[in-house]
Amino acid sequence: MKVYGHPMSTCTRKVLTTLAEKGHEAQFVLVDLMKGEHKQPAHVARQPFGVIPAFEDDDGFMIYESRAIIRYLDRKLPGPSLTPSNPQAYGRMEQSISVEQSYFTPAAMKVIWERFFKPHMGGGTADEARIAEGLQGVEKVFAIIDPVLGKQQYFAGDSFSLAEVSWLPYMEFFVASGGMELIGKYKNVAAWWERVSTRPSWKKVTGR
Ligand SMILES: N[C@@H](CCC(=O)N[C@@H](CS)C(=O)NCC(=O)O)C(=O)O
Repeated sequence: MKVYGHPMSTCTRKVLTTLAEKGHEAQFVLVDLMKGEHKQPAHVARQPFGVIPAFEDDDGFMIYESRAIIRYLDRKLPGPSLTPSNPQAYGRMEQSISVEQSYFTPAAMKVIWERFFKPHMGGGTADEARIAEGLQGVEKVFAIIDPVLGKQQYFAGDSFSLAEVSWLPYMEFFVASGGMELIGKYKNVAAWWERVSTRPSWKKVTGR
């Protein structure tokens, strides 16, 4: 198995976390974003939209889109299932993945871009209005998920699932962008973050 990606990439990290949770190793093939390798023909042949990650199975099966890859790996690999079999828990997992993709990540990325990537890439001064807009969007999401996480340990119920795998990479960068202040206002979100970010799989992926 081969993962084509970058260790700092959120989408690549979802795939690596899934592999780690399943207790499986894959060959990591670096696609250097800084050198524009993701736009080169060799990578576009694997991921026609010219982004990372892409995944190649042992039998040559190729798949791209991080959320599709993690579902594929969870279904295919032995090891603990990251998808609940109970229909309602399954529904909650999918709902939480959709909330991440539709509401949390777009808002969090405004903050992450302005506070984390812009300075790292020499992109000039932070746009405070954009940061405020992002924080407002994130706070709306936290206010909605906090009571849910007060009643259960994980998004889908009692077990860590692909929903957490999907949230972890964006939460990590949000924290690195000063997000702890806001997270701290929502005690169930804070407790959940402590629970999930200290898992061995996530420590492995982030190199902590
Ligand atoms: N929907 C895609 C998004 C992939 C994506 O945007 N990857 C980022 C890195 S996390 C990337 O390659 N960015 C470089 C670019 O957009 O040129 C997925 O989930 O795999």
